[in-house]
Amino acid sequence: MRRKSILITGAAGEVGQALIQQLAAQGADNLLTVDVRPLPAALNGKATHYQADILDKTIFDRLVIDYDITTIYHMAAILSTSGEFNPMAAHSVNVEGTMRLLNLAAEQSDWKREPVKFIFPSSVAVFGMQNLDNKAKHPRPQEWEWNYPITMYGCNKLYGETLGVYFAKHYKQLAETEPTMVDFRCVRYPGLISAFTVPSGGTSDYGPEMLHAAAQGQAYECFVRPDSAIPFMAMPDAITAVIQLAAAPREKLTRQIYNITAFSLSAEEIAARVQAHFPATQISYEPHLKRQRIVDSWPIDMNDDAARRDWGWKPAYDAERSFDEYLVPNIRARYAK
Ligand code: AKB
Repeated sequence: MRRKSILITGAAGEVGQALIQQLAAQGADNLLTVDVRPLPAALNGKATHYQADILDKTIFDRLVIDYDITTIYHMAAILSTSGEFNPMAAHSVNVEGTMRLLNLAAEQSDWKREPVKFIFPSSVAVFGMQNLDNKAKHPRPQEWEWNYPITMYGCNKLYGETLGVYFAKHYKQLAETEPTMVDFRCVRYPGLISAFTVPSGGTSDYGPEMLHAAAQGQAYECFVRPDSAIPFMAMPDAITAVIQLAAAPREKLTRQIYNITAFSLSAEEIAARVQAHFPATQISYEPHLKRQRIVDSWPIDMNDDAARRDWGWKPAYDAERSFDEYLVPNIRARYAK
C-alpha cells in the first residue's frame, strides 16, 4: 500500500530544515525528503531522506512506487548570489528542477483524480525596481508590479511562478472552470533570518551574517551600503506562512502568488540592533558592486495585503520581537555551547 506522504525538496537547506522541524513537531510522521546533501543529525528520525539530485528523474520515478504524494514543498534552489557565479547551473536547478516537480505533481494528480498541493517559495528577487529613485517612490509593490528581475535566480523564480499558474489553471484543461490539476500555492519571501542556521549564496545574507558574526565576537564587513533597505522575516514566520498557506481552503485563495513580509530595515538599522545586543561588535561597510546592485533592485517592502486578507497571514515577529525574543537569545545560546 502506498503511504500518503509530504515531499520536501531542498530539505537540508535553511528553510527545509526549519520546515521539517516544525511539521514533525506538529505530528507529521510521513515526511519524505530529498536533497543532494544528507540531513543534519538533529533531524534524524523525523523524515525518510533520499540523498539525490532533483535533476535525477529516476529518484521521483522510484518514490511514486512506494509513496502517495499529497503535498510537495519544493524548497530546492540556487540563490541569487550563487546563481550569478553559474547562471546555467542556477537555471538547471531552479527551472528544470521546478518543471520536473510540477510535472510529477501533475502526473500524480491525473492518476489519483485529485489535486496534489504544490507549495513554492518565490522571492523578493522577482522584483526589479530599476533605480534608487524608483525604489524610493514605490516602496511597497503589489505582486504584479515591477516584475523585472536582474538576477538569474529572480528570473527563474518568476518563471517558476508562471509555470505553477500554468499547471494549476491551464494544463490539459479545456476551460478554466475545469478542476485544478496541480493546486499551486506560492509565497514570495523577503530575506530570511534564522537563529539556527547561517545562509549561504543569497544576497540578503548580510543581515543574518552580521548577527551570527557578532554573537561569535567577530567583526563584520558588510557587502552593501549602510542605507540599503529591503524586507526581512524571522524563520519561524517563514515556516508558519507556508504551512498556513498549504492548509488554507482553496476557495478562500483569490490567486496563486502572494507577497509576504514582516519588517523592513536598512543595513545600518540591522547593525544598530546587533550592536545594541553585542556592543563590542565592529561593523564596517565595503560594498560589493554586483551584490549592491542586486539589493538596490529589490523593493524596500512588499504589499502583502492579499495574503492577509485571503488566508490570514500576519507575522508574529516584528523587528523588535525577532531580535529580542527569537534571534538574539537563540544565537547567544548556540554559540555559548
Ligand atoms: C537571496 O538573497 O537570494 C534569498 C532571497 C531574498 O530570496 N535570500
